[in-house]
Amino acid sequence: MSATHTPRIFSGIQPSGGLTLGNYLGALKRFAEYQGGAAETIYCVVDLHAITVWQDPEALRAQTREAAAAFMAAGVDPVQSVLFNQSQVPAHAEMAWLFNTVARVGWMYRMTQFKDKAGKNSENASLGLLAYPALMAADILTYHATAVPVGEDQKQHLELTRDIAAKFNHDYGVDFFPMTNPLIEGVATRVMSLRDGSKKMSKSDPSDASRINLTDDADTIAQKIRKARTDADPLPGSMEGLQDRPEARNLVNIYAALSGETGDQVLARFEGQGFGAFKPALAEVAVSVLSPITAKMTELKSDPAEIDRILGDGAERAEAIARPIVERTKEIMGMIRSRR
Ligand code: AQP
Repeated sequence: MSATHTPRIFSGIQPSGGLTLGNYLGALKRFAEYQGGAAETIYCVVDLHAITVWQDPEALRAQTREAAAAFMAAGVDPVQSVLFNQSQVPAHAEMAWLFNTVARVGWMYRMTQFKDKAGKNSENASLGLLAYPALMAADILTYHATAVPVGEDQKQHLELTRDIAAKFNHDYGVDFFPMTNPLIEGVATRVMSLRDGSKKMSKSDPSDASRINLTDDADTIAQKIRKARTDADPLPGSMEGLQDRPEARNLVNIYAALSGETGDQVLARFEGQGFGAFKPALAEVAVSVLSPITAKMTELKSDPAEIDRILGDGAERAEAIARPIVERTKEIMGMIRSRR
């Protein structure tokens, strides 16, 4: 018999730099949209993940507050949702250790994100970077989350979360952890770099011109879009015509995600036109969507103590959900729980 789990959505973002348009369209925007539905929503600034690559402590603090401000500026309401930073809820790290004993080393070495981030010198990568997906499984399963909204790049990690849940349930003869569903939806599940249509837009890309940051002002956004790599051909009338034009496809997808249209609807208006016409229109729509968010982030960041209060409050609410699940997991694994 299969256990039924309360619908619960969990997702997180690393404070490993400033957040980008990719994080906004692939994740943040959608986090706000899931609020008020049938599922409880739990959102987390995953600082324990960020330190798998060295972070300057002062910068990490600032980036964590900035990420929290971005969640709220994008519409996450810290009363309606649970919003906190991961390291304030010890259940994540405890559960990650338990899952380190369930997950297999071979599974970790197969993760493309590990290969990308560790590069050629993988022997020198932190052990945490290799074990990252077990911590991610812990983040999700310590809340018995049933669905996780993410961008396309996290699909493989979510499959691994399901593998860990299934192996745990099998090894201990229980039906305790749910099979979490990835929610990868919309036209911008993989926003690409503005400099290279084969690479995803990323906050840790060494080139600032490759991304639009949520803190960029209107002039910077317009300039980055103007300099974005494209080709010399005019735009076709539908997305089919962009199959072999990754940079052009990316810009049209970004436009569509920002304006709430499909790529085909956007192209119906721009058919036959070149990027000289398309780029300023894209800059205009990007600025109109992003500037209120940037302004709200600036306002929220001016009161860091209030952000810290919100994160602390969210951590207490998160802990109340997570603690019994971690304790039960340890019990299932045979650990004595006699402490009062
Ligand atoms: N380019 C993207 N397009 C769509 N979604 C994206 N996400 C990230 N980049 C894009 C989604 O944002 C959420 C948070 O991601 P993360 O911060 O946990 O780490 P990441 O996926 O590794 O993102 P970055 O920006 O590339 O960070 P760094 O450079 O530190 O590795 C996830 O849901 C992700 O899918």
